[in-house]
Amino acid sequence: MSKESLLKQIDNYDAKICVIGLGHVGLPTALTFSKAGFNVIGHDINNNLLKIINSKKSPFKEVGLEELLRTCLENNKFTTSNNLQDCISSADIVIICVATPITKESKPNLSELQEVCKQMSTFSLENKLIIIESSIPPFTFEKLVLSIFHKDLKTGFDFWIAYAPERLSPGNALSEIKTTSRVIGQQDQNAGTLAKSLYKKIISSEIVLTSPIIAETSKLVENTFRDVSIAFANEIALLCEKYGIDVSELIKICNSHPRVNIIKPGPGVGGPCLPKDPYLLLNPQGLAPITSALISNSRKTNDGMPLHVVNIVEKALKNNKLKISKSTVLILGTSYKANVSETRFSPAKKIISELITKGVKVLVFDPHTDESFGGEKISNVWEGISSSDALLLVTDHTEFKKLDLVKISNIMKPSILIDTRRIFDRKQAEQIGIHYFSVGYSKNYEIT
Ligand code: SAJ
Repeated sequence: MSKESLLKQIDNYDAKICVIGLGHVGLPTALTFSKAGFNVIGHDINNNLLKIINSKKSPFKEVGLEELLRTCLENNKFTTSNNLQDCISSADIVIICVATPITKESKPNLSELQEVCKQMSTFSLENKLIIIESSIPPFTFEKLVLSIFHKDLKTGFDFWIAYAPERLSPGNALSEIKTTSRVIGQQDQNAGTLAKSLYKKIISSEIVLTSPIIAETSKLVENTFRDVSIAFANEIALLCEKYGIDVSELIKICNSHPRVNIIKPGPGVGGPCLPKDPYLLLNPQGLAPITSALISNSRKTNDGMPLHVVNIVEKALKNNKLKISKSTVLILGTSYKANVSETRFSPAKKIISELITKGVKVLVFDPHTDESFGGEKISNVWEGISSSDALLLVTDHTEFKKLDLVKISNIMKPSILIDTRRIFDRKQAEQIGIHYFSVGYSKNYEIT
């Protein structure tokens, strides 16, 4: 089969797609292609996950995902398998979406990707299009992926391969997959043409063709940019605490300048991407690690925020003559950002474990996830508030924005509110007698 016939198959939605790895990226990707009209087979080694998916249940919260899963399964446009050989042999296009986490030492762990490529290289890949979507350190495509295929492939280099990093934001994956422009690193022009024609079937915005190394690096730089930007906001927040000024007011004023756009400080940075991608960026495959004080220090600043929040809680309690070791604190939100169920790397984890170490009785309320990181999960937020000494908002879920400050001040005495995401109106809270604390606002405690 030539490039032209695969192009034709893509154009007619006749190409069969196999997506390897049915996690937060793979499943939405597989279902989006399936919805567009392709026959998709999803592969995963986790039988339990396949069971959940086949029972038409979404394994994680993602807007619209469960509905889409049901439709695709019922239309027989999406099936699953744990047999890699069967999946590869029946597919014309293989999209790899396996996890590329970091080790405890913050080094890239590419074992899943390596294993999949090794296994694939023992099958015939002739005339297939292979696309890697996982985030990978610079030069991984060339020095790890291609070298495995070159070394072991029995039939030789007779397929097309490209690197197209995913750009999905958890919680908005199904809409952003269609609207966010896509970057494709092409091994050769034919691979780029084929990959571009495939993504054109689901993406309404621009598709940029470039080299694999630019595509690899761009993905990591995007998330590092965001991590460094958040670290800058957090550093300014810490400075505001020393100066006794409100960071919210300050940022609003700075952002009135046409070329300044400071984002939001908070309790730290979590999620599956931002806490690890800067480390992938600094650890290129097959080369010595890169030193970057700015990037490393930004990671340190963001990683230090949860303990800073615990310090604020301690000061807030002390200010009200309460001992931290004898206090009850209600945590609002354990997921890493608003309105998602994802809790990986969530700042809440460190905050809760440190509070527990300090002897605090920790209650936890989160309508989006069952994760409580060792705290006591409660189901009625108002009962939780009435039996707590302090209320600590960690995640800015929409539900929390509706909590009535007057009611809080009536049932919690004294009312201590640590609003790390600035979702409440500080001035209103203070007017009704709430002791209001936040990251970047130190008016209510002694600066040390
Ligand atoms: N955060 C702040 N202050 C802010 C914005 C975010 O403290 O002003 C915190 C969030 O609460 C959260 C963390 O940062 O804990 C990360 O949240 P996020 O919304 O910045 O990013 P993710 O991890 O949900 O998704 C990112 C996105 N990347 C960029 O915006 C550059 C998304 O587009 C990527 O597709 C995704 O990483 C990914 O999978 O790589």
